[in-house]
Amino acid sequence: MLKKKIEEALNAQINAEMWSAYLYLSMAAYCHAQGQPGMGKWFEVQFKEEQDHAKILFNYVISRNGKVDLRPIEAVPTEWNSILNVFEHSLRHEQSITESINKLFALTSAENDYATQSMLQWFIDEQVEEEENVQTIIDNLNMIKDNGYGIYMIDKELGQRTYKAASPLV
Ligand code: OFO
Repeated sequence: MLKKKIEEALNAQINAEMWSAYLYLSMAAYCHAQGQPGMGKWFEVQFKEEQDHAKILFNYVISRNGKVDLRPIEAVPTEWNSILNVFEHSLRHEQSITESINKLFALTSAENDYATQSMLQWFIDEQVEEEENVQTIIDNLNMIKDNGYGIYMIDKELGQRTYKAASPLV
């Protein structure tokens, strides 16, 4: 049985992951509107992965006989100044998610909930990858600046990304 404090924090994290999914779908729409279909597709994969993250937590709460409490998903931004700006926002967002996962992890220590802590280890590792992936794209965009051919090549490369379930826990 989950302690109330942990159940509350997990439900808040489910909501944060769903908000992330919605944010990335909005970023996908922006990239498509800017004529960057590969980047749009990249964010569509992000959208699906975030839904997976929410689903892993959803499954876990149920498996511990807790109560899933789905909350409203707040509105997300729909406009950015540039493609670079979108990826920079995405990095800032991932850093804030890393922080909330870390807080959740610390709470499980304080509450001696080692089963939840063990499940969260996957998220700790995933966040390292999430931040690294976006940072690499930002570095590449900064390197090519306004070079049209460079942007075309990055768009093409990002369009190769395909979705696969984030974890067997989904
Ligand atoms: Fe769920 O990791 Fe991104 O937000």
